[in-house]
Amino acid sequence: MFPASATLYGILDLGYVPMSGALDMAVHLLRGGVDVLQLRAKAVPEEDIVALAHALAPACRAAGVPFLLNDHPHLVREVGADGAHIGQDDGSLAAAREAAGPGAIIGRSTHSLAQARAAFAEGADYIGFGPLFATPTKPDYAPIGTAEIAAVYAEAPVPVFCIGGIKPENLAAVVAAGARRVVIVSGLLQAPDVEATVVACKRTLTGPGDAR
Ligand code: 3NM
Repeated sequence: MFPASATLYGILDLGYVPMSGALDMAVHLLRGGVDVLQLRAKAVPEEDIVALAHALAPACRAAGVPFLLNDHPHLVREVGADGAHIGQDDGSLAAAREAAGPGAIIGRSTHSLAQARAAFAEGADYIGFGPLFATPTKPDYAPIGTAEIAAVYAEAPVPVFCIGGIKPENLAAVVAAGARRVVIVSGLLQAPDVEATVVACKRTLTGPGDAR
C-alpha cells in the first residue's frame, strides 16, 4: 500500500518538463530519492500519457517508488501504475478506486480542513493539503497558509502531504509549521541540480540522521 515512511513526493509535471526530457527527469528525481512519483500531464492527449507512463512505471518499480497518475484512474492498470491522484472535482473516491482496480493507491487533493476531513472519511489513501502558498503550478487556487497544518496532521488517519509553493528555501519553515510530508513540483523540476536538491529536501524533512 502507501509507504508510511514517505516524506517527499515528486510530481513530473509536463508543464515544466518537455515530453522528450520526461524520463530523464524522472530518473533524476528517483536517484535523488523521492518517495512517490506522480505523472501530471494536464491537456496532454491520453495516448501520449499512456506511452510515457509505460516507460515511467518500470523505472519507478525498479526504484521501489509508487508511481501514480494525476487523474485517469482508468489507465492505472493499463500502464502498470500503482494508483491515481484525483482532485475535488473528479468524482467520488469509490468511483476512482473502482476504475483503478484492486490494491491501487488513490489520493485526493484537499484545499481546507473540511475537505481534508471529507477525504479521510471517504477513505483516501493519502491527501494533498494546499496550496500553502501562491503557485504558478496551480494558479487559480487561493493559498491557505500554514495555520491549519498542525490540525490536519493531528486528525489524519492517513499520510498528509502539504503542497503548493513549497521550495527548498522555505521547506524548513513549512516543517516548523508542522508539515511532515510535502509535495514539491517546480522547486525540484527547475532546480539546477535536481538530484542534489531532492537529497537536501529529504534531509530537511527527515533530519540529519538519515543519509538521504
Ligand atoms: N496541487 P509547486 S498546489 C499540483 O493545493 C498542485 O492541491 C496543489 O506546485 C493543491 O510545488 C499544486 O510548483 C502545485 O508550487 C504545486
